[in-house]
Amino acid sequence: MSDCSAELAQKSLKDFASVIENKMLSLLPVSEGREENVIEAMRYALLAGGKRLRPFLVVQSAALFSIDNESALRVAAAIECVHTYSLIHDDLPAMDDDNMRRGLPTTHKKYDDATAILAGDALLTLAFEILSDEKTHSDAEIRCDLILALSRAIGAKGMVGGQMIDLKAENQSLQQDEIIRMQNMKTGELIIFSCEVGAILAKVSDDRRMALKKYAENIGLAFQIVDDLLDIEGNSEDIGKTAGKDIEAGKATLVSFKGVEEARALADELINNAVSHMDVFDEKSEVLKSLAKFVINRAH
Ligand code: GRG
Repeated sequence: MSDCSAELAQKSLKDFASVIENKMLSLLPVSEGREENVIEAMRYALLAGGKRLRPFLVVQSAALFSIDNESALRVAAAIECVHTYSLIHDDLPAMDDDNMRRGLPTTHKKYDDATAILAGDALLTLAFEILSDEKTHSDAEIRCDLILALSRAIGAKGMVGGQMIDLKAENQSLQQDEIIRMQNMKTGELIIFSCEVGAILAKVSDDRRMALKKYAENIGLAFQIVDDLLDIEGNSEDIGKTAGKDIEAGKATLVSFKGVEEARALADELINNAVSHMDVFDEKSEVLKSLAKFVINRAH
């Protein structure tokens, strides 16, 4: 596959951004009353840009099974709410302590720490409200399956657990398998869930669901390697956040463990694996294959 296909995915992602932003706006509570500050902060964080990779994966995985667009978009919006909550909390002084995200002041800098914590909490809660609503799917079993899979992906054995390991890992020497486990929990699990959504909505639990999980596992790890490479090689303006923070904090990453060249080669291999897992879907998976290429070519 040529780099041209990565450009196609990039364009599709760009076109998709306004679609998912409108959907998220429509799902936000009305900003009024004495609580309006927290709703404003939710809106600020949600609309501050971002690649919208996870919601795009949801919609593309749903398209493989010809799922109703409204169902897919609602789940996509819920996942972007969860992702945005994780970024707001990650940027707080008690965690990664960053002033800049997506090229803008982080939510706690724009508002204050307490408002940012509450905006993150409310976005996480909103995600579950969206998933449990009948408008997302008329079949309660499917709604429960979505909620169960998301809960497992982002809890103590998923994203939150990965963040805990990451926070403890500064200036500790993690082994390669421990780094991979930490990154899979912190970043990979939500990406895996995003890709699985199509199969959950279609109620299939066969080789096609497994293929989506394998695709996602591979792009998730490659995505993280590229993120670590950008931290070293990118500049703050391009990546929209402070560059060089991981090195400064002495964080163990696959790049610090393997070196730049070997890490880049591993990311290439992971992307090739991801693409081959999509063969089971024939030409229907063309966009997901292109997206895998975009993950490795991205500059932010
Ligand atoms: C606070 C519970 C909790 C978890 C935080 C997601 C996360 C866990 C931390 C973010 C820190 C980080 C830089 C992780 C590396 C990979 C990653 C998730 C990058 C950000 O995702 P993108 O690039 O962001 O998709 P955009 O801005 O495009 O949405």
